[in-house]
Amino acid sequence: MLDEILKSIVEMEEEEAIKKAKEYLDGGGDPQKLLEVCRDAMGEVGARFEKGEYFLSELILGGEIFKQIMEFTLPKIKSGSVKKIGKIVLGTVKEDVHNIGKDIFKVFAEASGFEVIDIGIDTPEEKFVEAVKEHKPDIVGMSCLITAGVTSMKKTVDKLKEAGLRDSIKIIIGGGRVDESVKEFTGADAWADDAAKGVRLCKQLIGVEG
Ligand code: B12
Repeated sequence: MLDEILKSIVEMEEEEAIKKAKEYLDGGGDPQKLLEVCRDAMGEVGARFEKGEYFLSELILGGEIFKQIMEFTLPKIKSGSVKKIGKIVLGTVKEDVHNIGKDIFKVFAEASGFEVIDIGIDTPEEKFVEAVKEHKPDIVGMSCLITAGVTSMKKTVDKLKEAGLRDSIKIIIGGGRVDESVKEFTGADAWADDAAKGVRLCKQLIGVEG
């Protein structure tokens, strides 16, 4: 079933993909596994885009299909009353409008007891600084899927330093464009390219068992 869902998304069969995803969940399927498969499908869509086999229209439609599946899948991950363990200010960085991964990480973090303040996409450095001043989070999370966003992340870390806020927070970066070298370059404390790992790292960063 999951293989069929992946294939339907990659082939842009919107109705079929959504129907099968609903059937999978109705049959007791694991929502987390479903999201992982959707993500793999988007990886393939991205690869075809890079090879010139798909165009922007397919990126848009792929994103739309994923968003529709997320709408009925994410509420199944949200857990009722969990003990609050910390606060995260989260945003997709300046120049970058990809929101799907950020939104998934948010739900995973909330399900684990983090309060998440979502400051949106294409977020200017100053907006992160203002949000940290206002909400006094334990962690700042930045999502980044495109190369242009790497510089934005570094600038954001620098602005937080200039504002004297860097030492009061931990910074985690996430998304398809981050790795150890990007972490080093930006001056973040941790990086993750999947939401579950990201939440585990956030717990470690604030000294809660992961
Ligand atoms: C869908 C999509 C779009 C949609 C976005 C829709 C939306 N509402 O988000 C649209 C059509 C808008 C789009 C636009 C563009 N896109 Co696009 N897009 C994609 C695609 C196919 C999927 C992205 C996605 O949603 N993945 C699924 C999610 C679930 O995965 P994820 O983001 O990695 O998130 C997971 C983890 O990383 C983690 N995570 C995410 N954020 C965070 C944050 C924290 C703190 C933590 C801890 C964890 C975490 O948790 C998530 C769940 O596990 C990718 C291909 C790819 N492989 O990613 C290209 C891709 C990202 N896009 C790309 C490009 C080039 C563009 C455009 C420039 C295209 C153009 N010519 O206009 C524009 C850029 C616009 C901009 N300024 O941002 C390139 C980027 C290449 C690069 N290195 O810069 C990619 C990689 C495609 C490719 N292979 O060429 N895109």
